[in-house]
Amino acid sequence: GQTIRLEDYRPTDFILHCVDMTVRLFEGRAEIDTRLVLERREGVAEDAPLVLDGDELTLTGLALDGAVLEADAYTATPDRLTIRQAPARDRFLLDIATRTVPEENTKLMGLYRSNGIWCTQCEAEGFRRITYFLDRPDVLAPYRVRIEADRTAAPVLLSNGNPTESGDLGDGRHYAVWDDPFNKPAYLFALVAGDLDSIREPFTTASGKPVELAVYTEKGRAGQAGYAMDALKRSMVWDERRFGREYDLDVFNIVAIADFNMGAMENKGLNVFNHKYVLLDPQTATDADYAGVETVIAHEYFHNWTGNRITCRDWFQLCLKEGLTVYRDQEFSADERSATVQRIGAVRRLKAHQFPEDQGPLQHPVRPTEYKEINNFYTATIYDKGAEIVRMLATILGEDGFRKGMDLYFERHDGDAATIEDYLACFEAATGVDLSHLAVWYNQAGTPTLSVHEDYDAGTDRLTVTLRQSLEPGAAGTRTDPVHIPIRFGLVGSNGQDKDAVPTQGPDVEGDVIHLTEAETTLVFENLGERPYLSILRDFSAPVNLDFAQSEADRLALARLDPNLFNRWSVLNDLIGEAMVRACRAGGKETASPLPAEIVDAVLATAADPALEPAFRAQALALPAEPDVARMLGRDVDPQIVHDVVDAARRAISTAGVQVFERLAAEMATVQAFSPDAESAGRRALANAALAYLTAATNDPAAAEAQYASASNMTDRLAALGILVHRFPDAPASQAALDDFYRRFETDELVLDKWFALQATVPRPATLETVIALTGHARFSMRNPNRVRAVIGTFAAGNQLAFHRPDGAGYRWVAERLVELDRLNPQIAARIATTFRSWRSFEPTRRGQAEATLRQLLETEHLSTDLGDILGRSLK
Ligand code: BAL
Ligand code: ZN
Repeated sequence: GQTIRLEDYRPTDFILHCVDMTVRLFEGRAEIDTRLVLERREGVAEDAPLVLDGDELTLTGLALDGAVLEADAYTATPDRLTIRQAPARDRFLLDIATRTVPEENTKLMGLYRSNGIWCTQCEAEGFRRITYFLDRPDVLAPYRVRIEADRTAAPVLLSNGNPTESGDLGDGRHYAVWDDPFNKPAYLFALVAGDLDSIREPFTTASGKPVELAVYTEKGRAGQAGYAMDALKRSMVWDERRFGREYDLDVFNIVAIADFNMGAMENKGLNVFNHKYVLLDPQTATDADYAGVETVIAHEYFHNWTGNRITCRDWFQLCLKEGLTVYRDQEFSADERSATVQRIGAVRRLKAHQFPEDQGPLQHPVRPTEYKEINNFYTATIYDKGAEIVRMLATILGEDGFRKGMDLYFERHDGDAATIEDYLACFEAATGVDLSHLAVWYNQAGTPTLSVHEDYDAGTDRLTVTLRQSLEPGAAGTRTDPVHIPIRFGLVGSNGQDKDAVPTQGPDVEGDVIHLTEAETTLVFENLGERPYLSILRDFSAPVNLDFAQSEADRLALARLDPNLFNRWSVLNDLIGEAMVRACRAGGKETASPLPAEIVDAVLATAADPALEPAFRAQALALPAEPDVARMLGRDVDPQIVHDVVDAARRAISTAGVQVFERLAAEMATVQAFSPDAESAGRRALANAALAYLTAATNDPAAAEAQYASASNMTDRLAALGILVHRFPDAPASQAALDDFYRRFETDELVLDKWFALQATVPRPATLETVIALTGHARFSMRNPNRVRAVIGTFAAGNQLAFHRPDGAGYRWVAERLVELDRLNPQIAARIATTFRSWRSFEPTRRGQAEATLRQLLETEHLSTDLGDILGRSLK
């Protein structure tokens, strides 16, 4: 494939003024008539041709200003339409007719059918699979869309904007017209047609504008859309209050679709969702599913301003909308739930997904400078590290300064396709703060290391803190200049209170934030009265690797005392992780417990502390997972040793904590009717953590079996089933529970995904044989992305022992599936292929097997650009 470069950006030769489409849907085909009003941009040569993007298109008609174009006036290939002589001046009309077969569109990009429902996905470059177009985010226009279809097959006809007209066409067919007055790029186009159920609710914006909200589902599923609707209304209110942003159309529609490449899509006024992020009820969805729906509903809604009203100039600026919108959805969840627990979750995800990406061959800057396939850049780096940069910006400017900058951004750029420079300039203009060192974050790949050294002199009562930042040059070959690292900190006294910590020497410190903008700096604090405990990088105020040889005693004190709860969790979690790494390096064998008794005690004390909220206590009990330990080890990883060490740590805590866990299991047990609120979810999380530890202590599945049988909600049922299937895979009770689960839920595809995923992650090498069998199961399909992710994706990402089998069989099996999948849906194939990205960090046998597999895979004929790009970069 061809490499696209940021430095080559230039505006289009032609300006698009408006789009008028008629889409006629039939069984087996779609006919699309598109009328564009275009105009040559001033200064563009009169003989420059008009070149439109296509992808697997068939042209069935073409006219310019009403006159059919002669065959020698244009060239049409499936992926390009070139019109040699477009008018030199004046606006002109271009009528393009195309024809597609939605039923055969297995890539799920463009217009396709999912369980009979016609739907679209156009980001990033799907619109060109519907019609020839200037398919890039800086080409904005208002759209009018007329949809025609059979009334029985598709009583519901939806597109962007407001509904303006509908009626009968005879012959059992009908039509609807939608008008979207807001300029938008083609990636935000959407169309849905089908036999759908819905729920509806009215909403009134802060300034009194009425909006009709609707959530559409497949027939019979609308009863599961209530929580999504509730989350939508809460999101709308929150964006008004927190950012002063109101909704702008008369209707807001959400549609839940079964076959969807992404989680969801923010099309203007018509969000299309993977049904996983809409449909829920207590019997079929876990607390994590509820939280996921809330987040994704909010995320897509928030895009209406950060992404839609202000979009991206080009795809290199993807983080402008995604990083900012993730930050906004994180803030929403922090306000709706527990801010500390939400932050712990976000940091866990960042370290689990973004850090390995940033520290391996697929690393790239938050704003990349080149790509071969933009679909491969919907990454944890763009989204989550992008959100971290926005969070740092908010930390640097403070709440007021950040809001002023956002207000200016909305005012200045409403209706624009903007850049990161545009964005940052608003904050500089609104606050006068120099953001040049923050801007560097966007351009450099890799995770910086923040080294901390402290020295307390009791004689003079002086604490000297030295801070140093560094960045290893990595695969992306970007620069390694110092960045602006905002470091939240506190000096904690033995009474558990922060001291007034104003340094007598050193860099900028504002309140509790140290601004590190140089490679190295030193701060001196005096008159402290005692040696304080240094609580550093509170709330993970910057996405760095923290290198701080803080004594175990100090960290255990902070785990008890730190007024910053996030850091109480992080010091403990780091202590556990470091102990596990030491045990792995020692070969994983010689110690019965990799965790010193003091650490075990600290974990149990936190878990038992009634002053702390249950969700936080559950987080303290959630040990670093095997991939986390593998990442911390960094090289020569043997997943079997990692597994044994993590298992031994779990057993050490379980044995020491039997009494604590028995008490927690009883105290936290579900008593009232199910409520999905965060407090109740926290109690369930703590109860289920206690059950897992108790089961490990007794090595007896009976308690899990009992909970499985009596569970009144999916959270408790799945937790029990997970313990049975993962810890006692060969017990008859486990197989019986799995069979029961299947029978109970076999009509619910989303629950079946859980059934498949649970079996694909049984931690032992023989699970490879299980997943081979699962892909032969009657309910397995290569065409449903959720099912593919549940089996193949979960196996590769979440099964350290089976995917990374030393005989290489796990790698080879996944590679074979990728070849099959690549022919149907390259985007999903490429995404799953990223599970190979850390292959160089394994011990030589596995490393050799993985490399051989990747090299052979790269030799496959007719690989997609998507998969070829991931494989090529992984081997670089
Ligand atoms: N724009 C793609 C889906 C999302 O990030 O919302
Ligand atoms: Zn997004």
